[in-house]
Amino acid sequence: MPDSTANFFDQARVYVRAGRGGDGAASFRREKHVPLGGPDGGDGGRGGDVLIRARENLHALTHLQYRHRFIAGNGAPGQRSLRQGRDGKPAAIDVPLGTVVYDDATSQVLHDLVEVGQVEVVAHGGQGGRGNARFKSSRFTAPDIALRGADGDEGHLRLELELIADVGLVGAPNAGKSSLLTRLSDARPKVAPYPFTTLQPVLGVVVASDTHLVVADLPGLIEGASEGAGLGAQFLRHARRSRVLIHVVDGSGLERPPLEALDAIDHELASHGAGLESRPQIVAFNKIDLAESRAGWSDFAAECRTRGSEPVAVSAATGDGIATLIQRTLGTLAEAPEPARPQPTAPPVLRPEPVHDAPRLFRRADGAYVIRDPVLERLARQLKLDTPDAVDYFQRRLDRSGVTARLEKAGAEPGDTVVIGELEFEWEAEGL
Ligand SMILES: Nc1nc2c(ncn2[C@@H]2O[C@H](COP(=O)(O)OP(=O)(O)OP(=O)(O)O)[C@@H](O)[C@H]2O)c(=O)[nH]1
Ligand SMILES: [Mg+2]
Repeated sequence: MPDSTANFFDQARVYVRAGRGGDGAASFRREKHVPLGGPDGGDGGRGGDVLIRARENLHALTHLQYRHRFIAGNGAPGQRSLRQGRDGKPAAIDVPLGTVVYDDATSQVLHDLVEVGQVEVVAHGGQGGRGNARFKSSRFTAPDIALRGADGDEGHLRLELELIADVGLVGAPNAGKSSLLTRLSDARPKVAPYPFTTLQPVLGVVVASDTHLVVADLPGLIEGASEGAGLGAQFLRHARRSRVLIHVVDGSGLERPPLEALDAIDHELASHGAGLESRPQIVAFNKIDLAESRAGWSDFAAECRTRGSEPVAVSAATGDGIATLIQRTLGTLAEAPEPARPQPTAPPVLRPEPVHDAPRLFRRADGAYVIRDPVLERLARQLKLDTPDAVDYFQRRLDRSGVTARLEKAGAEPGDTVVIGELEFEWEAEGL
């Protein structure tokens, strides 16, 4: 577990860039007596992916404060004799279990890593460009046509750790949450007679009868926490995966009447916005070893019962009531549903490309004809239009997709500008 004095980072922003595909080759077999043999240019290699991997031995995102760029290798160009270029080397981001991956630009969930060894692709490498051997046809017997490799996905990811625990300890500062975790488990969080002793979540393993539970001790919550007061709100994220909450209340009332404290914290849970208010909750009325607590217990318990819940009186100091608390926790856990997990969008990719059914055509303010079509835009980006064959091939693709006919119908005349993605060219009635 992280040391409670070290900096604990449970959020990180990283830049990822997958590799570019290698360019396809345009080459021709050299044969005796044949000046120009058949096309034998190989395809470029695929760009490397950027992967994210869940690691059991990691417990925070601290390492990503120092390294926050993950760039995969580019694919190598294709070569003569139909040799394909080597694929680019992948890059991998290691994260702890419980990490949620967001597209930083859209805030959409891409992945939720909760399985040991789970690996997901966060940025896909670009496809290798096709070599000229692939363009051979009856029309192009010796095609001088090759495609550049495609760019890999690129963007920023936001990573947020949501600790995986069965039970979350919530409550006001000084209520005795850390003392309780110390009593319940072998964890040794810092305990002190002042508020905000716990500055980061601490996990403890509770061994009970024939099972064991993971319990998360969270920093104390105060009123206004959900609006950013105190420390607690940002850590409530770590209670989201807990199936049961133990709400610890300082029964002594020395700092605040226990019922008031209970209601204030419940209000903050509800304001958090992840359904924490409806999570099964056990109220632990702590410090029952103190005379003040014993004096207030029956009124407190009576009020809880009228609200339909049965609190447990405990003392983290003496161990009173702890066995009962553990039994209640096990019983509640047995019936508690699995909390909703972050749901990845489909497909889980950075900045998904817009999908158009048919090519769209419109006119720009300056009169240029703009063609919107992912397939043609990709072709325009990748095709090296520096040979007559390539220009001819592109023209045929425009004809086949129906774009030529639509341009003519729309009134395009020779000399007009046509735009496809980053490519701009002058329209000619017969070809480019
Ligand atoms: N008498 C008595 N004192 C307790 C008991 N439980 C905790 N305390 C004391 O209450 C104070 C706060 O305890 P912590 O366990 O640090 O409280 P916490 O809820 O973790 O506080 P934060 O981390 O600040 O939110 C310490 O001085 C503890 O010794 C108890 O059962 N009886
Ligand atoms: Mg504490």
